[in-house]
Amino acid sequence: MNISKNKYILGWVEEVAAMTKPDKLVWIDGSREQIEELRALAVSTGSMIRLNEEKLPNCFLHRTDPDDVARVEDRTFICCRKEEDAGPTNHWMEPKEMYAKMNGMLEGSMKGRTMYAIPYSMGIIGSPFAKYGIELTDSSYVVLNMSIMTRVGSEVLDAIGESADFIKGIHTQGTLDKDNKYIVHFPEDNTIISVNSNYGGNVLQGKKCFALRIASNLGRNEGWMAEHMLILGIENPQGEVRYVCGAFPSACGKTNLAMLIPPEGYRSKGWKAWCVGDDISWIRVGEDGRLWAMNPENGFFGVAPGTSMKSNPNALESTREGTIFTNVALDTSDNTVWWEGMNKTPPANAIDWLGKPWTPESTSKAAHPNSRFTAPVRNCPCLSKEFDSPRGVPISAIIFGGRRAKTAPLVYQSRDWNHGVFVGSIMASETTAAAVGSVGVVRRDPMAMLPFCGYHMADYWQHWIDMGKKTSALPKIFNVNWFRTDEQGQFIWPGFGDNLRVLEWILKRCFDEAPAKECELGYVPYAADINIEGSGIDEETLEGLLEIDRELWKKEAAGIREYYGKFGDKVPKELTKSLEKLENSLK
Ligand code: GTP
Ligand code: SPV
Ligand code: MN
Repeated sequence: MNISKNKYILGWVEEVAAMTKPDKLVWIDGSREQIEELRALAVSTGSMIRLNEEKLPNCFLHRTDPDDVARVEDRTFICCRKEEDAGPTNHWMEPKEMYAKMNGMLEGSMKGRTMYAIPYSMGIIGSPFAKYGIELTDSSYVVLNMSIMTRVGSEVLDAIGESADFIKGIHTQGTLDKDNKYIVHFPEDNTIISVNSNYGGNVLQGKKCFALRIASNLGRNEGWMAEHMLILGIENPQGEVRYVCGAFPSACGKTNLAMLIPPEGYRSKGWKAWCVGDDISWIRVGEDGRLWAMNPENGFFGVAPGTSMKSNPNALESTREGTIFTNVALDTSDNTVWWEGMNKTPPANAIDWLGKPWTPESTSKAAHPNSRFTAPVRNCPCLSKEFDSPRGVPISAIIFGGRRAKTAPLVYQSRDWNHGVFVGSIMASETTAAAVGSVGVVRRDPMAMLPFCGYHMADYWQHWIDMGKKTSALPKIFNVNWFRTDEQGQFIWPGFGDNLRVLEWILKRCFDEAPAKECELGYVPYAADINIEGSGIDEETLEGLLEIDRELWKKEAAGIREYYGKFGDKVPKELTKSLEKLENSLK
């Protein structure tokens, strides 16, 4: 039964139904009963397995097609009228041509299936900062995930009212043809179409498609920012909470940092950490001139492997109820889940992510390296009480970072906002399993937005520069690297909760409470100003982590110059000036 009277919504849904020809249409109203029904249906069709009701109540396991396990960046398109508006880092196709292609693929694609209409909100329903979307999908798995990741249901339709202002999304699993997947964005008419996939960032359209690729366009036009950033509150022993945003590429530590537990020496003094968001921030200039960040999501779509009671107990705790696990292993002894790095005792008998029997003797991985959990934020023990604040939280620092085995020091600070934009623009990181393609290859990933910026990357840098002109109460910008390795290839820095040691210095810098040493890259800490007590790291090792290898940086600067060349004269002059300054300092 239709639950909307909005003529724009109804007209469009009718049009899509006429094209895709589903057997029936079901509106997602957000009720518990409907979710229960859909879970039962997904279990009856084999799409999901119900897990141990006592240990993991209302939790389910889903296995995807083996060729549908991560985002497909090669098959992701930005379709605006002018190719140059998509820029050299995005795949582009002329909108009319792409619509024709998509219409061809959508024609009759839902025959014999149900089309679900999911009204969803990014941000708190009814708040001035919320944005709404409707995803039409033939996947109950998508419905159940979207119901965790976003706020869904009839309240969203009420909030949209009679307006035509909503993001249109269409998704069909199609044939799952691995060579013919399309993740397509039409930023000029706020439309998203995903075909032939049923995986995470490809099809849970509220996340990367809307909250980053489409929203980056909205933000540029409306004067705000949509960023691939976690939001974390650090409470000091005086009870003051200061907030940071962090942009790290996929599978480079956002969820972990967002849920960090302070090391014992900090906890006993009263330090606490509060999670506001783990993946996406929408950032606006507040009435007080500061930048305020809010998390438009309502759940965590986190990397499973490596998540343990030791590395991230808050994440694990978040998955104990109402969670969907995708491509992890099933422990057949008690119908629970397992993945590499959860503990040192793999199940004696398991079913791996491919659905095949697995034992600790098996040479293959039990869980896919990009296996994930979809967990409600409400489960998170360290969820910030500001999570429900529509405008979000005021940001003291923005932190960029990535996986760099050698080049980047543990932490450095940029000289000012524009130099900080430069620091973000030159980010590079080793690739991970979060996207299909090779893993461990260093690639440039400006602001961790390479796969998510919905327009020309150099215009996006200009937008950052312009945001810096709107206010003088700007956050300070830093770069971190938790991933420097020694000769044996082992991580040197302990990471995880110990990252608070670096955050403490960062926050002190934001409030003029710590000195710093000027260097080629900006400012680095004096080793004595980072608290390593109880970290297992000695001062000499720390000195090493803070060192800047000039020979490596000469190569790096040459690489940056070459990279900027891709964008021609569109690169903002503020950034080329910073590059010149870096090059000169290395002469
Ligand atoms: P996306 O959800 O893909 O955007 O990833 P993310 O940035 O949230 O990364 P996440 O926190 O899930 O971490 C990915 C992997 O990095 C996991 O295997 C973690 O165990 C590992 N990791 C996270 N933080 C650290 C750290 O400080 N040090 C080390 N060595 N590994 C880390
Ligand atoms: C990422 O790859 O950055 C993710 C996972 O957060 S996905 O939703 O698949 O994009
Ligand atoms: Mn992410």
